[in-house]
Amino acid sequence: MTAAPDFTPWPAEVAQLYRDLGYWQGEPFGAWLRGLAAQYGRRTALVYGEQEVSYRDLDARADRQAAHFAAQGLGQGDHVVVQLPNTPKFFDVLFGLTRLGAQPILALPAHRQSEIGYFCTHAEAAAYIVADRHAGFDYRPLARAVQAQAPSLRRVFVLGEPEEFVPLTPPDDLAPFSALAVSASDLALFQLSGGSTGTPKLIGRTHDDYLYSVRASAEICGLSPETVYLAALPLAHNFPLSSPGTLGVLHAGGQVVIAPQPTPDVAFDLIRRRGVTMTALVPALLLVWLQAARRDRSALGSLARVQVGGAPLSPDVARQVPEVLGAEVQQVFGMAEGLVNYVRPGADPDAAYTTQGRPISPHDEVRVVDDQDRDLPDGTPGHLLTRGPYTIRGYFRAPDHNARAFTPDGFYRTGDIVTRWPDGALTVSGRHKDQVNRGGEKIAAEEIEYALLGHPQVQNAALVGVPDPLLGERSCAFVQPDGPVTPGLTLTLKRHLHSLGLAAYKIPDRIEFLPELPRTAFGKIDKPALRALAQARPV
Ligand code: J2J
Repeated sequence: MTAAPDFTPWPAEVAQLYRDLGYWQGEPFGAWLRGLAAQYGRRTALVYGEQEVSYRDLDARADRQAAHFAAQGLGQGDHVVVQLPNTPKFFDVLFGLTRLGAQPILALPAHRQSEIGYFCTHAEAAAYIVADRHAGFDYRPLARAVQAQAPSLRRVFVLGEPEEFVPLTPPDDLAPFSALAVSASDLALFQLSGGSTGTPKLIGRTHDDYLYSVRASAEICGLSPETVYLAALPLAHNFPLSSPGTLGVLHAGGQVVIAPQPTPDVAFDLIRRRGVTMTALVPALLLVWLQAARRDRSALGSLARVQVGGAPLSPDVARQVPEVLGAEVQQVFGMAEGLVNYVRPGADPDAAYTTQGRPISPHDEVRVVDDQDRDLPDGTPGHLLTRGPYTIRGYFRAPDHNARAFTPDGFYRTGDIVTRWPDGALTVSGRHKDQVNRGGEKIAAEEIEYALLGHPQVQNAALVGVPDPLLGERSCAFVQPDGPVTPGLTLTLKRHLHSLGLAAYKIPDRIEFLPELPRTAFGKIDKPALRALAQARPV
């Protein structure tokens, strides 16, 4: 068997250009954090409840965590699935692993056996890191199931009560950590793709490219040591991690306030107590915040900017932000594969509400093309293709998919339909990829369709998104049953999906039965027709 490539490099001359331009600085995460500790020393880096972690402490904690991992046999090039809730330990682990040259795979707390088992087996992960319990879920039985499935897993680390596993917290009697040479052009971490295929895809990001996007984002967003950022979304997600996110705030010497929950009852209090100046939300969460702030916004006095991204934001909702939250709204259109666009601070209100900004880098190449990959003029919606100094050239071990998801000359096919304006700003106007964006959580239609097809009472299945006032979209599965629709079949199918260990957000909100699924003239399932049908049918 020829191994599928872990990483698709940029062409050598392009990589050299990015270095010459100073985008790629040859500094891995470990050295970067060491530099921040030297620069910002005793200033507070992280806040969690009453706990405060200084820059110097953060660096020392990363060393201890790295020493602990090394003592447990982890090292350079090991893949480690990390699934932690919002706690400062997330950063110990991220910086501890990257300092060793081990590569975290940043899973979300909502993932379950289907996703975690796949990440562990596909990446031949050496370790899996979880909390004992979070949000009513015990991760240890999940770890046991994953361990039985993935022979590569040598260790499971548990934050909290470890039972038979290894405590995540380093023991007191550790030998000091001796630094390793980690190359900045190697992979630092893996993000996860929202995807549109049957299996989730892993996105390998190098130290060089990721930190470039972080530094440039911090600069564009004007972050400074005065920035106090509320990390409300899951820490592992690319948006709150890097756009500019917690890493951008650390780069600027600011403070990251970690919210255990993003809901107004928790978040507003943190904003008031800690003088939060900035946060990042998905549109669905913004709606909840707006509702709460209409009742009482007295806690939000310090909040100057709210970034919104991850899913379409209606201009009408965007317009309400300054009045209701008393803060500027900044739209962010990004993707874990790379390209991130920001509406620049201080942009004229019209652009701020109706566009999703322009790319970070002068060397982000953006093409808007028709179905035949022919370039379209500004003002005409089309498929967004992109390549640049922090956009991947290929997914991890996915050669067949890569052949479709990238052009031969290395442009990533984002699957988004956008309009580019003469000033370079983009407006996202639709989606070509077969995905449901449920409040910012992405569901690959094919993954759920395959899962449904695995049930004996399903002959055919199609998943579509249905507009929803709160989440933007909800998911609706159309099922052509194999035989009659027996009572309780909806529940049976939902149970079937749960039993496969899919994350709860992927379970269809609705299941509808049809004697036959409509097809296009080419014989493909007619998803536009199904979307129309879902909207026409009362729930
Ligand atoms: C419409 N659709 C959007 C937006 C993302 C910053 C911000 C977001 C993400 C993210 C990210 C959108 N309006 N403002 O990684 O660094 C949809 C698009 C896109 C997909 C990417 C970041 N912002 N989207 O959401 O990898 O369809 O990254 O291709 O989760 O979300 O999803 P994801």
